[in-house]
Amino acid sequence: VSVATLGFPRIGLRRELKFALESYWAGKSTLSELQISAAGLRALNWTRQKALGADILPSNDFSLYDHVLDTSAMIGAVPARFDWDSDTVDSDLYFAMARGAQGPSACGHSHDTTAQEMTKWFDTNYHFMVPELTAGQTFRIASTKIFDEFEEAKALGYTTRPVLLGPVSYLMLAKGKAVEPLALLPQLLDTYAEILARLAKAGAEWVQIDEPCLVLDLTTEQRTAFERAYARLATRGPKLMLTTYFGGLGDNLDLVADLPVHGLHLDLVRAPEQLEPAVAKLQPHVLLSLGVIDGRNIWRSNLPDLYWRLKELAGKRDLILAPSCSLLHTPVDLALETGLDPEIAQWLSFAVQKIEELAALAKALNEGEDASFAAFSASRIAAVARQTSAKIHNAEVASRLAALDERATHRTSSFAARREVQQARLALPAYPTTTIGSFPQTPEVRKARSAHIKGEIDDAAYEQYLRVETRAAVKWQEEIGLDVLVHGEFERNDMVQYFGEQLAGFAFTRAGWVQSYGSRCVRPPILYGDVSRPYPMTVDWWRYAQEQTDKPMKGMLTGPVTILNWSFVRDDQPRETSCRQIALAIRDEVQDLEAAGAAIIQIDEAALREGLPLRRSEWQHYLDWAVESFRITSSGVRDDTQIHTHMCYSEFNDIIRAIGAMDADVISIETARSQMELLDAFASYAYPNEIGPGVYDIHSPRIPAVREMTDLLTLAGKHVPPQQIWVNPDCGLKTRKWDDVRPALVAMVAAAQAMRTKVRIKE
Ligand code: THG
Ligand code: ZN
Repeated sequence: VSVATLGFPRIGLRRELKFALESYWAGKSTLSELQISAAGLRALNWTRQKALGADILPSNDFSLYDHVLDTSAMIGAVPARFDWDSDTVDSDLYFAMARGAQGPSACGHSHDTTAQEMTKWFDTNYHFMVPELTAGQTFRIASTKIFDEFEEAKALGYTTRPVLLGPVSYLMLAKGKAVEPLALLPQLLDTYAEILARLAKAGAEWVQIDEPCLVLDLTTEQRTAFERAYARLATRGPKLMLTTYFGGLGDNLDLVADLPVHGLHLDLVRAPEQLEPAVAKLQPHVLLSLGVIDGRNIWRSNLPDLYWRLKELAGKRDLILAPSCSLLHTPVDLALETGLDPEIAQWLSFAVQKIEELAALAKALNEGEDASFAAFSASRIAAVARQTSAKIHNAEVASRLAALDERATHRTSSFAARREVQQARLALPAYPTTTIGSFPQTPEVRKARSAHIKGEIDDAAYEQYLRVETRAAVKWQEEIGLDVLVHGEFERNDMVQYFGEQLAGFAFTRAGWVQSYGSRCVRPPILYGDVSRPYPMTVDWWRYAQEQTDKPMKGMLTGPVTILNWSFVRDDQPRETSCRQIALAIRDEVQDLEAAGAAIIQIDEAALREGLPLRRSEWQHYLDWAVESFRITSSGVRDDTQIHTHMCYSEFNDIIRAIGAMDADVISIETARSQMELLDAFASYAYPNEIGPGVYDIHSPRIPAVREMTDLLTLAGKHVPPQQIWVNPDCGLKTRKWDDVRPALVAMVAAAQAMRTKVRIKE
């Protein structure tokens, strides 16, 4: 039995890569300085993993931005707008593909090249750069990164197992222009075969080839692609460890069992039930890699339990033990968490600890249980302690959940009836204007927050600073004529972290960073126990902001599904139970805001869609409890309290019924980039409530013209009745600068006014 890791966090113990990248992008350090930092991180990661007991080390798991982008660079898949006319993808081009490029470039003419699109990596909170392929696409080796990193490790004394994103998953994740990406498989296989041959020549005995798409529902065409790909790639070159994760093979097991690969990795955390049928189906010579430690969560394993599950099989076949997936999705090292409650800390395991767990387990399987006596005892004690801890269970929460009935998940009256009393109370014009909630988190705001955290300024001074910012933002919104105002959220860090910090049942790390995209990281809260809300979380700031104006001030909350999806969640109860608990806590907050006088309360569900299970057959169940959780939060208010929600994406067609079932009075959505296409979904389903289709794209610093926005609003009016339309940007403004925000919102208000003079509907 040996130990492998499928990938290690790249960002560094203290986010060294983030700082090296941002310094390089800001022109404060050179490319070679960046490369030296990156090489240092790789060397440290290999040394560390080896020292912790990993036998098989990955290479090419590191990336300066994203491993899917690395793959595009490797095979020379560069979109035409980047005017690429060289043999290799250099770092300027690489970062331009990641982040876009502006202004005149070295070649003389002026460029304003948009980055490739970014989207979620399966059901994680990691984003990858979507490959863009066109008809007539050709591939060739255009980056030597995978070879260089193999050599780099070899020079340090490590013969690694390079990680390669498989060709079929690559194509399935790509977007094709005038081409079905899978049609490009034959060309792509030529290049992959060349890469594998070159790795073999360099001395790679094995290659880890990741095909996470094997855990999805597959079409016949996609299955055929897998058969073709591996018939071609597995017969020559290095041995292939076909690596699957984020779910079980399910109905794809027969397909996989027939692929001529030398090894197969299974995710036994998400799909423990697949081990038995896989062992029965696989050829005896296929090396099994078992993902037994959770690569997606932070809980410490029960090693004695795992030992007994694996002992018999380990006596029969050669096994590799591994995390379920790359450790990219976990924080690096629990040892940095000096501020955690020690009782909770002993239940946890980050990337470093997970490798130690694997090493102890492998040692016991190789040498007998006693060989890992100390590690096993500690592991068992922690597991029992967690199960029986008084910190986890709260009888009051359990009884509130049990008492939930129909009334708790339904507003008192129909939307039509609510609308009437809300209009009477709010007296808004046609095409009412608002924003999504956050205003720029300027360097000054961040500086004040970090000074407060470090104790350099006291609570009173920090509070005072936030008041000044908030008041100024409110006054400015009033001046430019917005109809529904927001307080700006200057007091908040990450929207999920902000609520998690105030809810009972959540713990927080100091350094538990996980890469979200490029240099950006998040610190997911750890949901360890029953959730409750000890005291109001947002009421004071809402009240302060409302006192500055006679216009309606929105109460701003994050919804339960989003808090759940962006946290590390309990593995000792179903996700839906945790979600309902969070929903009850947010419901309490909604009711307190209402009691304080808020006429409009927004409950954002930015991450509802990304929580969709990877298999279609599981969608409905998820949507049912996700929608129910939202309704728990929003249904305790009077008819004349208007509930808003916001969603950060534009694919609604397949979940439009669930969106309708949420029964929010107003939903704001991202549409600017898709030119209102998605309103089709809302129109064909006859979405009954009000909609704020984002009229400009906040992800770009470009200031939208009034005409563009009136065009979009006119277009929107063809899909949904104009009296249902709100006017707002397509997302929060916290990542923008005030210099972009000011003219954009002034123009947006002008666009709404222009629309009103054309149509008078609400008077
Ligand atoms: N919060 C959480 N998850 C998210 C988002 C979020 N996932 C999806 C999307 N939004 C990801 N977007 C971002 C955008 C910015 C940052 C992280 C994820 C970011 N992070 C700071 C950084 O890396 O410097 C650190 C943030 C902090 O100081 O707390 O800028 O909004 N949970
Ligand atoms: Zn958004």
